[in-house]
Amino acid sequence: MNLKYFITQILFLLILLGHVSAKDVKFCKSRDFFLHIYSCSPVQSDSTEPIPRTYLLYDINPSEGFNLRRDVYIRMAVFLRTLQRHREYANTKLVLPPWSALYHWRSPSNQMHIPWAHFFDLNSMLRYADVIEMHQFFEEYRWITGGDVSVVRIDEFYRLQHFEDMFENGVFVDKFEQTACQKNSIPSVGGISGILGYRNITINELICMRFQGAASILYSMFEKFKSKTSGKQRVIMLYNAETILHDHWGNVDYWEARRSMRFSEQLTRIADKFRVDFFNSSNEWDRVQRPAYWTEEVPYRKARGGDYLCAHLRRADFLHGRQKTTPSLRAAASQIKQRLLELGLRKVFISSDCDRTEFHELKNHLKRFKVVRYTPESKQEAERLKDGGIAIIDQIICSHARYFVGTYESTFTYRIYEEREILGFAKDLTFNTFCKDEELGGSEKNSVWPIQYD
Ligand SMILES: Nc1nc2c(ncn2[C@@H]2O[C@H](COP(=O)(O)OP(=O)(O)OP(=O)(O)O)[C@@H](O)[C@H]2O)c(=O)[nH]1
Ligand SMILES: [Mg+2]
Repeated sequence: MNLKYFITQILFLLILLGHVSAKDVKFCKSRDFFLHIYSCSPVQSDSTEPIPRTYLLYDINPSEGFNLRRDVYIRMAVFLRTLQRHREYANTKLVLPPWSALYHWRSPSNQMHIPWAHFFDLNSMLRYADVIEMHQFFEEYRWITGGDVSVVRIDEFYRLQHFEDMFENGVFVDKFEQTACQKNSIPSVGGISGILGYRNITINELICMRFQGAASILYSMFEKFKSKTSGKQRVIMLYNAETILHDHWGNVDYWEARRSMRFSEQLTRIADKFRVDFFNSSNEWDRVQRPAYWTEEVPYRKARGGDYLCAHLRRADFLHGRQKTTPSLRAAASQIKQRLLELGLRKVFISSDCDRTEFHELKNHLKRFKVVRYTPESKQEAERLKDGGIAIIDQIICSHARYFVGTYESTFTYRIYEEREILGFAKDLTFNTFCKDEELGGSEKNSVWPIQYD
């Protein structure tokens, strides 16, 4: 056991036992090694009362995809920092809901309760917000309750739903209102009933709430419906958290939280190897901005990218649900070819949820060019990476291409736009959208949301 770990555990215990008062709690702006213990908030307090720990859990409607879930995380992380400014919430941690059985994940590998660290660099995320994985929450809960996690109690469980009429006299106002709960209010996860797919979690108070508006109004909701049962710690859960909107979408806070979501080292390493092997692409050659920590990033627009174009071509459900905007493979190939010729490039990386037959058809339309996609080396590797990991490898490779073109209104595409904004590409090399027809231009385009710094 190393010394840092040992000290962390001792201090952690002291806090849990209530021996560390609010006065002793260090409030800091920048994140440090004691991150797991100290609440980093601008609040200053002279009170000697201990600040109870609050755990904030959340989950999202099962039908929502991976990339919208990433956006909901940003709403929650930005909100957490606002919440921590209130003294009684200064000790709050956001519990990351494990990833389970998403609708698009069709491979047979076990995809229940995947921790965030599989996809993301947790240390990087901790530099923005006090987050913990679900298994860490269980561990901490065990300490608090004296070694028992046979039942984990949620003091207040808020099940959010939209208002039937979102406008009052034609105006959208932020509001919430308690409503009667329907039976079976909590859907199962991956066929397993129970909150987040865990059978050992129970609810003390189920509160069904019509909710509309930005995350910041949650504070008043938490205060209004505060349960009397919470003691040394308080466990709150928000269900259907996708109902909650950003306070300010695309502002500096949004981008800080977004920048903190660096991908895990294992996925980055695989994507980087693929870039070198197929495109001779490396961060140095591509001139992308990649300091050791996201906190060191600065406004930058000079990334060159590897000598390849990346196309994100959304298929599957988009072929049915979004026929009007999703191109045929021939139309997509024609647009890719046009851009390759303009840019003087010969190589294309395809990121797609298309099947093998579709990929071969696309290749046939682009015979004069080198067309590649990422596939795991073996079945075991695919099982280890899981569908979400493979999708992220695709996103990383796309993020480093000289030029990117994505699918209209796909959040998968939006996340690649953002990654390229962080890496420092000129906007016209990133914010491009496939048209339904053969020619680029003329049709509807995705919005341009450039990165914001202080
Ligand atoms: N490997 C891989 N998977 C993809 C690709 N495009 C889509 N997928 C899969 O399909 C899912 C897409 O769902 P979302 O993340 O909701 O994004 P979206 O459906 O494009 O956008 P919405 O319309 O907002 O739902 C991803 O999470 C992947 O599992 C791709 O290029 N590569
Ligand atoms: Mg989707």
